Amino acid sequence: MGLVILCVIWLITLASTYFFVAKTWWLPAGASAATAAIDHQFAVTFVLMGIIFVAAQLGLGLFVWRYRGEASSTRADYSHGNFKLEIIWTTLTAILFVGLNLLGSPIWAAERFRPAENGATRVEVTGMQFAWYFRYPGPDGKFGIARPELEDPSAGGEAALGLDPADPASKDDVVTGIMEVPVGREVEVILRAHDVIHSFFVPAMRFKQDAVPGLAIHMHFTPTETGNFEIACAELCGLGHYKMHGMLKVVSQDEFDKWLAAREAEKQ
Ligand SMILES: [Cu+2]
Repeated sequence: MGLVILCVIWLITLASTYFFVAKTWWLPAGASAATAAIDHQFAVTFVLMGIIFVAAQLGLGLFVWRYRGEASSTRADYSHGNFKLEIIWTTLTAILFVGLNLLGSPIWAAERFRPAENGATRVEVTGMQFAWYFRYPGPDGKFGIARPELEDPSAGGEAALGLDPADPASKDDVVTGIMEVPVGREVEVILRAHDVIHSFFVPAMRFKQDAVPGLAIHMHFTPTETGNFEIACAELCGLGHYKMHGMLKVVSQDEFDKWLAAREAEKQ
C-alpha cells in the first residue's frame, strides 16, 4: 500500500510539473516595456518554488513508503519535533519570501510610484457592473467634472460616468467603450470604480490593478507593439463578471490621432 501511495504522489507531482515546464497554459506574449522584467521575476519565482515543490513532494512520497505500517512495526510514539530543523527551515523560508519581495518591488513600484512621463497618453478607466469605460480629456488636456448624482449606468457612455455638461472642461471629453492608445508612448491610466471593486487586467501588457470606489489610482505602462489585446476584469464583481471584458487597441500615433479626432467630431 505504501508503494501505491508513493507512486500516486510522484505521478501527480511530475504530471503537474510537466505542464509548467512545457508551458501548456501560459501567459500571452508580452507587448509592453515592462514585459522582460516582469516575466523574469515570474520565472525566478516559479523555478525556485518549483524546485521546493518537487523536492517536498518526492520526499513526502518516499517517507510514506519508507515508514509504512507493517505487522512487525513498532508502535508510533509522540515526537516533539526537531527544534533546530524548524529554526532552519523557517529562516530559509523567510529569506526566500523577503528576498523575492525585495527583488520584485522595484518592478512593481516603477508602474506606480513614479509619476507618468510628460506627454503620456492619459486615459481614465472606469469599471462598473459590468463594463469598462474609457475617457480621454480632449484637446484641453483636462478631464471635466463627473458627479455621482448624474451617473446613469443604464444610459452608457458619458451619462454612465456622470459627466457634468455644465463644466466647460467636460465639453471635449471623449468617452469610449474600447481603449485605443498609440504605440511606444507611455499610457497614464487613472483607474476608478463606481460600485464595487473591479480589477483592470491586460495580460499582454503585464498590467493588473484593482479599481476601487472612491479612489483615483494613477499607474502607467508603455505598449511596445501594435495590435488588439484583451482586457479582463480580474475581480469577481457580481453576476455579470464573466462578461466584463474589453479591448485595448494599440495603434500608430497617426492612427490614434485620427481616431480621437473622429470621436471628437462625433461629439459635436
Ligand atoms: Cu468587474
